Amino acid sequence: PQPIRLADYRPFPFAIETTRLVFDLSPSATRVRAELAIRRTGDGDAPLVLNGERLKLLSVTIDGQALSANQYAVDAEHLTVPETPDQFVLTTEVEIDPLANKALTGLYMSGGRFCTQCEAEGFRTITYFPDRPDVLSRYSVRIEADGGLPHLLSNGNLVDQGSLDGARHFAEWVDPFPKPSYLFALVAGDLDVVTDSFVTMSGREVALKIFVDPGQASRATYALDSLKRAMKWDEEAFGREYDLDLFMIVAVRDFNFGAMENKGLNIFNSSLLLADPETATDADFERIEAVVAHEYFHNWTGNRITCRDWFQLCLKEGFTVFRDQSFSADMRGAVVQRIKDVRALRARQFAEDAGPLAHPVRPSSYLKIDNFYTATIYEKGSEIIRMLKTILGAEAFRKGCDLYFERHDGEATTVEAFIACFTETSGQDLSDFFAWYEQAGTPAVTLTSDYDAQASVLTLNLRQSTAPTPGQPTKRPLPIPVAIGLLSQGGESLRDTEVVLLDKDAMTVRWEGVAQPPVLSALRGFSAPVNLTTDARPSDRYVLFSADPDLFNRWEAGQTLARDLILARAAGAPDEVGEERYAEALGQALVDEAAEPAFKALLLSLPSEPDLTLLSEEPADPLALHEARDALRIRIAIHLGDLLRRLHGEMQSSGEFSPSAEAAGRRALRNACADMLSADPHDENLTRLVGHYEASRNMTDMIGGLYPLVCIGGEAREKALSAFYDTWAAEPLVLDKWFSIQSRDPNPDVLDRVVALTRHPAFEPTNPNRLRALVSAFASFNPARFHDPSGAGYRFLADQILTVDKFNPMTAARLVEPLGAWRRYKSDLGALMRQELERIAVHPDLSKNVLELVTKSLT
Ligand code: B3K
Ligand code: ZN
Repeated sequence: PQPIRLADYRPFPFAIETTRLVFDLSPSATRVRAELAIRRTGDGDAPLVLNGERLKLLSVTIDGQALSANQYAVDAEHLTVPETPDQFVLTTEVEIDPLANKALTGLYMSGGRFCTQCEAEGFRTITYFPDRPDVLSRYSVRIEADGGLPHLLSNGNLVDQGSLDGARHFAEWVDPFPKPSYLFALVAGDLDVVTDSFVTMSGREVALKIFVDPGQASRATYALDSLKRAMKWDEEAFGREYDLDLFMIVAVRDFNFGAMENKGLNIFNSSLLLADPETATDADFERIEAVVAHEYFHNWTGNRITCRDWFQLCLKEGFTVFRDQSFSADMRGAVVQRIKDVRALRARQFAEDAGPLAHPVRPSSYLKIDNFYTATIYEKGSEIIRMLKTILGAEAFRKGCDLYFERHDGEATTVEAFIACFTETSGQDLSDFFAWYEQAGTPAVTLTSDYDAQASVLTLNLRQSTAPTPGQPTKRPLPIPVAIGLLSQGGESLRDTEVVLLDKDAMTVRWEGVAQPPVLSALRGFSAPVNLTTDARPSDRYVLFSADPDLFNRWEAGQTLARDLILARAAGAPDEVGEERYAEALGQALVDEAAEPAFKALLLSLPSEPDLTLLSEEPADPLALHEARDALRIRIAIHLGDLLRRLHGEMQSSGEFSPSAEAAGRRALRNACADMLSADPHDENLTRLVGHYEASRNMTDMIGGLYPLVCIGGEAREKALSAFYDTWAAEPLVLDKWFSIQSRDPNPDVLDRVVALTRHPAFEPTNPNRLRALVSAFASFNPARFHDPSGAGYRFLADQILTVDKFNPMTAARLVEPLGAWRRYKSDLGALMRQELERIAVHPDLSKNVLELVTKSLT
């Protein structure tokens, strides 16, 4: 297959002024009539080439005249009309089979209802159309269906509805805003609806509706509340007002990813919408709030201003992630949010950058755009916007945003056009900054310092370099904002944060008037997405760990100390004295009255095993890392046993459940204590943990008790797991947790258990949530067992990829990544991983999605 290249972009030579769609819904034979009012806009006599896949073409007419077979051509991916008038109406009629569609893209069925997912290229499986984001059209949609599907929804405003013969009925929708096809949506089904309203800053009333499975309405209230807060926040933080009179969200169980921002009709994976205290954890509440906001924010960053082509994906995704992270920081506290965002960035994006799938935030070629909905486009894309704000300052940043919204409203545009707005409003030359979009890889920054006591001068030596990534053997220096502050050896603040812009390979900065030998606090707030190495001694890190006023760096110092101890032990050189000192300092941090429980919970969580793999010297040995990490956990659990038990008791709440950040923070700390105590499972601790689990009255506490018992293993594990299953067998979202917790079981027998779970009657590989709960969770979050020396873990994953690829290529492709990192592991493991990739690669009928990732992983 031929890759698509950014350099080949050409505008579509026709405008589709209006799009009229008529759906006659039926599970296995839905008919779609499309009437496109088309005007030639390009010069010459270009043929009309429309995308269309898996469609049964029934008829095609131009201005009411049926075309004869020699006037058009159809192949597996296109409908071509070589000669057309300059202005005309093209009408096609096709038949499709939503019931058989297990790829979950285009029009498909989930739990007896019809729903759509069009981004990026699903619309072409619904009808013939120029399925590309730069073709904007005004849509009107008529849906006809059986009375058993009472709600018939599409984008925009409902303008008519009524009944038809034979117990059927219809609805007519008109969306006044021109949009690309990827934002089209349709839902038809039996749903419960929760209704509310929001008055915008200009005083318009917007009706809000969330549609869910019958009986689930009470679980939609948190999403609704999040939506209203997001709408208000976007008015205040970005001056953005909602534009239609109606905003709808629908929850579906079978969905390839999180959620989708279709104009006026967002469609959500039910796991990111439905929540109540009994069935959802605090992490679920937090994600729901963030994703509801994210999809809503897309209305401006994505929908009103969309992407010219899919290479510009970060234009909407990076910016929108930045917006949702800023929203969450305002809702839940900036420090805790930043730590969580950075943790996710490192775990997912830094790993991507370090492997065969590394690509720039704006890539220049792809085979399947579905494969580019990556942590790099999303999370690193957001980091770029964050740096832009740091470099320009909040005020100039906001001015640039305002100009962007004003200038490009209604357009499909590019990253260049976006950056140009900031250049213009700030007067700063951002041409070097643009390299952040074009260059892949995580820059390595080193910072060393010399202190001249006599002259009171501190000299900072900064360097950067970026390792080669596929297709980019040499790298340019990037402008990296490095926020630095100084502390005294006693932990007093000596100098406030200053941002040094490192924009060359190396530079030196002189700070005068530094009256005593300082401790450097660098990259405060994680001011740039880089790997920082300094010449700090452990004693400096302990100063930061106990006293840095930048709480991000306080947390970071603890993580670095723990990481170095774990890596040393994994390398066969344990530092027992250092481990004791670390446990002691951690204990001090945990009794700090001034620190929030949520922050303490983060201090208590050690670097994860996947993170350690990435940070360890190659080749990595996942089992050694697991054992070294466990050894540190045991030491902490013993050294701080009394304190952990005390906190575990103090953080227990007896009152009514609140999803607030404050209450969630207390639960997080209590659960972090439970997790740590499970490393030392003597009778007292075991009794405490069983008590925790059995007395839990909300899902956060229940999971917080269950996972430690699973880790301890034996009878306590079996009893807890079976009780959990019995209670929740009828709740799919909770059952996902039951699968996922078992796949993260660190005990050596886990692979057999995971394989056995694929035969459990509740395991449904066609449901992406369930599949990921078992398979991805095992491959990504249980490295010690996934990397079993026999290669059985790899074989299991490869088998799953091949099975799922037959019906859902997009989801199958998302499972490839854990195998792709084979170069980072010990050679015997790496060879076995590679072998499985090769087995997949030669499989006949592989999808383009899986083929692209497997091929890239092997080269
Ligand atoms: N824009 C969608 C993602 C679509 C993924 C298509 N493979 C959700 C989001 O980022 O908001
Ligand atoms: Zn998005």
